[in-house]
Amino acid sequence: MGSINASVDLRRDGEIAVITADNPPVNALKHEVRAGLAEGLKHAREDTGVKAVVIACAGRTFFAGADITEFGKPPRAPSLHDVIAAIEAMPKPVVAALHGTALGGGFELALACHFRIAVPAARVGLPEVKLGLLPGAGGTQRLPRLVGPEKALEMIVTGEPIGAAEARVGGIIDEIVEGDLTAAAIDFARRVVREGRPLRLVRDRDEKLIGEGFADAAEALTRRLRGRDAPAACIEAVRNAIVLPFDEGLKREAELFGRLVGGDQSKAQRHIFFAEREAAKIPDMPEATRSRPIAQGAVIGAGTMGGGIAMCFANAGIPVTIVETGRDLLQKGLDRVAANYHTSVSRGGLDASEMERRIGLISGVTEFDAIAGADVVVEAVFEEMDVKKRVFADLDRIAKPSALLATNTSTLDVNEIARVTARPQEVAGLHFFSPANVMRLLEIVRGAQTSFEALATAIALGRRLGKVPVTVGVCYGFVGNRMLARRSVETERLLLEGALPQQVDTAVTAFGFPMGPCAMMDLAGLDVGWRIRKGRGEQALIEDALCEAGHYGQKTGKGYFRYEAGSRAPLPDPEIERVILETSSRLGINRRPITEDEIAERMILPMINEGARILDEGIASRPGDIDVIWVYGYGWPVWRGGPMYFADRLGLAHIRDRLAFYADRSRDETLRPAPLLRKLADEGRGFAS
Ligand code: T1G
Repeated sequence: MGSINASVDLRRDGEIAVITADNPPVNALKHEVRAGLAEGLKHAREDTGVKAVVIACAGRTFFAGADITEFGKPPRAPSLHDVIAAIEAMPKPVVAALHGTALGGGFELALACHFRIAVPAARVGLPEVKLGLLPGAGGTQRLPRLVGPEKALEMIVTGEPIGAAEARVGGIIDEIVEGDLTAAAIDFARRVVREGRPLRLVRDRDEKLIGEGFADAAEALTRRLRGRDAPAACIEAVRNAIVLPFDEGLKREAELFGRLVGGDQSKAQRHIFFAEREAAKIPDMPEATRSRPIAQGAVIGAGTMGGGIAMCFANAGIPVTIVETGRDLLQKGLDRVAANYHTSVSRGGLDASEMERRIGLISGVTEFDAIAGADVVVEAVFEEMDVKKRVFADLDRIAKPSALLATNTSTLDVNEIARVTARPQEVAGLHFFSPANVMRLLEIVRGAQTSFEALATAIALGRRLGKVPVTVGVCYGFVGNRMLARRSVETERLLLEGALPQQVDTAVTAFGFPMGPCAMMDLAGLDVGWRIRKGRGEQALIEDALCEAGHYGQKTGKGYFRYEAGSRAPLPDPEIERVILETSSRLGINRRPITEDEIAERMILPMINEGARILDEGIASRPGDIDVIWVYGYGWPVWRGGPMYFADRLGLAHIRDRLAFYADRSRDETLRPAPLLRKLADEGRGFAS
């Protein structure tokens, strides 16, 4: 018995048949792998010398799921269901040997085996909901039978994997093994045969299928998943496991899967899955470029952003030093970090010993020289050019030659900052989003002289910090804030023309954003933008009027909305409405009723138009990069795929015409369709083409 095909090998170890798949990088269950597995199982079944079967994977992980690139293509037999049926029909013990991330269809395949063993670092999960799907190979029927409906529901609706230890306690994993996994699996299989252990399939275990508490759990899990189809389908499928016979539940699961996989939401989420991975690749970066190792980090500034960035390093296990000008400010910053960690512990999101370990990785100094050994320094001081230039001049003097020097500026010219150093090739922007320890997006700003090595180091660091790195060029506001500025202009205009903050925010949250622009500005603080506008000699009449009245948003209890003490719920306020109406009448504007559709259109289309300019200028390399930025940094609903993906679905010709209409009506030339958008629309193409 030799290799079955290029992806699957079958060998004998005495009376144990070992089927090993090898489809790098993540052993996705593509057609060839499925065919090889089916063939291997057939051989093992028919060979009377075989007493048990081990299924294992080579490389860095057990099967990480179905091959997502095959979705939407004509199905090819054998299906994953066929392979799973072959496992369940096997009259000999089948042992799954898990390492890395056994996810989706890979975990479902393991759930069909009689036994599962794993190495301590293994993780198992059903993340299909993150692709706008549900587990489609029996996971919604088998997992509840092993861990109970509530735990299964939590794993399936969140899509979050669990570790081997928790899976062992939960009854998913039969044994955790150290050392050579396949050898341990063979040994385990031998013991099963020797002890004549009963072969009980998961599908036949109903004892844990108790429905009590299911409804509450379902409600609690979906509270924040408004607008998405997949979570509701997940709940329906798991509920079926409680109320229907196994095969009926399986049939319904397949129907739900079929509906979702062909749906717009899953297509959009699969787009984001691949766009996120593409975004980490720099088109013109030479293959041979290597990132530098990062063993020690440093952050300049112990403010809210500085503290959050330091937490990212500590959370990733990288020692980090915070530099602040004075002891008091430093201690205040360190106390804020500790308080954040305590909040996570009190919410059960972190255990106390892990908190201590992370806090232990963060130190504070007031002397620059103390960070001379850092491999990366992130400057997070006040958003003022002179202040930043002084910091970089100091860094240039003390930092080691190979250090990556990064600025966390959200608006300023990275090239101008780099020019105060003798090593602009080592300077880049690392634009974290607030709160830095929570938000996953990291805009990496590539300066005119930033080297490929510095870029590769920044991207690798971003992934290590658990961020989604996207590389952008230098311009005012980079990609995200530059597009957001278009929305802010339209928000102001809509409020002047007839809308109220609650109407604007309702239209935007109905589109799928977690928060509307007015509530978001209240959260960020209206005074931040006010100070920047004053510095640039710009105006936002309504927002300026609110700030002049001392209304800075949540921090003053009033902004576009009123906030009760201790509450973040935005409440309409007659005084704010009066300020808005007065501003309109002062400008001689006759206010008119504005529909939700018009509001939504004017919130979205000008941003897409700016996205087209950004692509045309090469500030973003791909439309997918812009989509990833908006999904991970600005709350764009993932099931709408991001602004550029959404634009292609809506049709660029339609967008061109709507923008032209608004440009004519408002006489604002910035609303005029951007050249790239107009060209693609005229040619009947999309941004993706
Ligand atoms: N199919 C196809 N390609 C995949 C893939 C998959 N399932 N998973 C990863 N890749 C590619 C990815 O695009 C990248 O390609 C490379 O592998 C490395 O990935 C019936 C329906 C496993 C945790 O959702 O979460 O099973 O960019 O950069 O950071 O119920 O990949 O190099 O060309 O992400 O080490 C369910 C998806 C599928 C897991 C590894 N499974 N993958 O992370 O590497 S649906 C998933 C991941 C399903 C069944 C249903 C991660 C990872 P390239 P990477 P990583």
